[in-house]
Amino acid sequence: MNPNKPQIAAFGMGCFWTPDALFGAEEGILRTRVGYAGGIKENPTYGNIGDHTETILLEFNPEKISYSKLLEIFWDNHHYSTENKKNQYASRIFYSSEEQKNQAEKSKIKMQKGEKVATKIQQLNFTVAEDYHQKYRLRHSKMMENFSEMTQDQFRDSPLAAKLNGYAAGYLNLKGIKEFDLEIEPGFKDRLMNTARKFL
Ligand code: MHO
Repeated sequence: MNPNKPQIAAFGMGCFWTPDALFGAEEGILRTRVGYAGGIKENPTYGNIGDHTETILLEFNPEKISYSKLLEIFWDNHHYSTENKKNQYASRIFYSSEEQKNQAEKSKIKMQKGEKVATKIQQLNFTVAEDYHQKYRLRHSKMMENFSEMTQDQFRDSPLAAKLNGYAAGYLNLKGIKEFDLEIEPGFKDRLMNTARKFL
């Protein structure tokens, strides 16, 4: 596997708005999308989710953030001890490679030494959610004015929007942004700082 190539990771850990912001704030997370995974119902939607789970899909640079770090964030930020009655909010790790599957299984075994773990580990299948769920915190902040020229798809897939969504939810502060080595696109860091500062 080419270590420079972005990789995909995905998790179900309750309402997907929060992990969108939580992971989006991390250095090495390039893009985020929320959607539905794990079930067999075709074309799931928010109103008709069937047997799927709300899921956060991450595109990440493995040189900047490891899959094991993502697993750590996953375990540290949701309830996984009891199987949720609703599939919608179930605890799930959706792997995109055999290597991820092995790491996920090992981390689950480790967690089980201390407590009950209802988390299931499954192969990833993913349907992207409606636009109004993408970058939810940022979408409902004043910073949204900065994105009026982007299409919904551009906004959803923007690395800038991922970071500002984390900022809007309080997972990132301006000092944190400054310390980042953000070489995602030229001028990215300046635009991010200016946009964030404007709405302090
Ligand atoms: N029902 C909760 C969670 C929404 S989440 C997209 C709320 O409206 O805040 O499932």
